[in-house]
Amino acid sequence: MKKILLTGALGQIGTELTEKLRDVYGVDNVVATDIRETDHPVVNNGHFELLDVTDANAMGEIAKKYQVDTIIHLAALLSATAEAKPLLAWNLNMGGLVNALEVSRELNCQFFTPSSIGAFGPDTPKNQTPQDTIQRPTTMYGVNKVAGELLCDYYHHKFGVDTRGLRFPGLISYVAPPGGGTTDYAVEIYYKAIENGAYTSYINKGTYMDMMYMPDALNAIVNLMEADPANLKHRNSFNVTAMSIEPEMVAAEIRKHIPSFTMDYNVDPVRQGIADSWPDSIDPTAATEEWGFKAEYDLAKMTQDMLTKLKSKLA
Ligand code: AKB
Repeated sequence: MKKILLTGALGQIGTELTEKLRDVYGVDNVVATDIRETDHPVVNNGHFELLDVTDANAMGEIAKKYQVDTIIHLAALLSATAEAKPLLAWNLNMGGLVNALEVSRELNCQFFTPSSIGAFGPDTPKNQTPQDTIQRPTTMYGVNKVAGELLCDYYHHKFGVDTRGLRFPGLISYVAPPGGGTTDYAVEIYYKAIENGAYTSYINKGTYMDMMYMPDALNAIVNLMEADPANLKHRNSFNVTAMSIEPEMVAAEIRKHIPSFTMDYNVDPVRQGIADSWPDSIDPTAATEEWGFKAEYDLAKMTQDMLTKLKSKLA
């Protein structure tokens, strides 16, 4: 039985992952942590501790107190915020990661942290980006993600820590909104479609990026963590994706449910520049072959579910 410590548990992934892990492994076997405390089921319905991930001692103390054997490290700044505050991003993203890896080494914990399509850059092959390819990102977030992938590999080779990771595309969810990402438009568009019947996109038409619906992302984390290590050739930072889409495709899918929906554009040069430096589509073959990755939701199925769930949430 796993006993799991999560950092960043009140973020976009953590909010839903905490609940899923409590379901799968039992409420008592999940310790959620975050730098803030709110009136939320993540805080109220199980173990919760305040934690600033840049405080290595505090992280170690919580891990020892609950005798955890797994650390899922999610606390990080996303791409657009990291670009606005590069030094903060370096200190938080890299400082938090190395602290979580050190605690994992010391306590012999299994370890997971997400990488991203942001780990690729303008020199990377743009279509069906291979698992192993050129990684020269031009954003601070990308620099953090490449350094993080290498650091996780290092902790595995050097210290034998059972590190695992996924290169996530944009994650779409109706539960907790993302914050400060480049792919956030693909979440906002659903909220605005229901609230206003209209959306102004900061990402230009024709800009393809990979995306995935949150239930597929959560399953991917659990399945990778449960995978037989003997089958893992890559271990850290597997490419995973469910769809390669651009804003007009999302709008057209929404119009099948809300025919009057309209969209216009007010392109944000910073986030557009980040998106332009990322792949149009990535190839998840290594994840499929090594641990059976499969996404259940395509754009049509995700849109149907998002609109249904959001309508009742916003009602
Ligand atoms: C972001 O847009 O920064 C994230 C990501 C793709 O890593 N959603």
